[in-house]
Amino acid sequence: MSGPPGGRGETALPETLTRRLSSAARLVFFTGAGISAESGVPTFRGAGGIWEKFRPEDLASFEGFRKNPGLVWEWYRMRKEIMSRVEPNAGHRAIADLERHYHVTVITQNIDNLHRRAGSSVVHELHGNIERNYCSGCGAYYPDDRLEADGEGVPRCVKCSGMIRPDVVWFGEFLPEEEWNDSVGAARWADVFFCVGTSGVVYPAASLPGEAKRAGAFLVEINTGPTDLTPAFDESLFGASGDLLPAIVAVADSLSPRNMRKN
Ligand code: BV8
Ligand code: ZN
Repeated sequence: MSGPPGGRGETALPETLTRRLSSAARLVFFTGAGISAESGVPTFRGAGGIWEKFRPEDLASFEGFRKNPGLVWEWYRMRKEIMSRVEPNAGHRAIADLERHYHVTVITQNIDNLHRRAGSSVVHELHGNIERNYCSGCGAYYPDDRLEADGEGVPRCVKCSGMIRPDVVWFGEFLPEEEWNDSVGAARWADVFFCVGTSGVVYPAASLPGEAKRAGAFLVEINTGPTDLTPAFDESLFGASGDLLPAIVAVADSLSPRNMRKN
């Protein structure tokens, strides 16, 4: 475990990681709410986190939605508004830049669409995407600009008048099968598996680092502090992902001037 010296620009990487980056071909970035914190998207746990004010079961669950759809929509409208005005930060952009030198796969728990907006080509969204909505009755898809709320502030389907919901995975719900299978495949395929800005408490997503480790990947944690998963990592870099990820790009640029075609 090592923390880099200084702030922006002087971040040195551990020799072990530099050596791995010089021989790696395939990188996987498994990300959580922490990578979007510097864009202004609140995290879930820790100081000022969203869950501090609410219990996850009350808001991010179908049970909670069925009981109080108006409250759940109030929460998601607030988050949609935040996510509609934030930008990808240096961390998101650094992961996209690494496609210059490596095959890069992003597996994200985040629903904010910031990796795709930063230019990453391969993004698996394990927990859905807040920019999409669908009818809980008939499954019809609804973009944000076609949501007509009823008296309780709950958008209704024009086809079957069912309650429309955000296209996100709630607690107790299965993850999208294809995204999950592709993510497990990518974890097993990784030369270096980075875990960035996640507390590692939500399953089955949090089982992916172990999957990668068992398949022989070099495991790197990037977080502002230690987490439940820290003991399992080969290296832990403690600091802001917006500082550390650009430092990894700088090392990769110095190691391999070769430029890979963007696939
Ligand atoms: C399922 C979408 C099968 C909605 C989310 C007991 C044991 C084990 C598992 C369970 C259990 N009881 C229940 C379960 C299963 C449950 C679960 O894991 N619960 C946990 C809480 C115990 N999981 C499920 O229900 C999943 N489905 O299991 O299906 C099934 C099906 C039917 C019946 C039974 C089983 C579905 C889980 C999906 C939930 N949906 N989000 C929405 O977003 O509104 S989860 C939510 O948490 C987000 O996706 C979020 O990303 C995710 C994880 O949180 P993190 O991303 O890690 O964010 P967090 O704030 O926690 O941490 C941020 C980190 O960043 C911190 O470490 C911080 O230090 C760091 N950081 C901050 N700033 C920075 C930084 N790092 C670097 N730089 C910075 N600048
Ligand atoms: Zn419908």
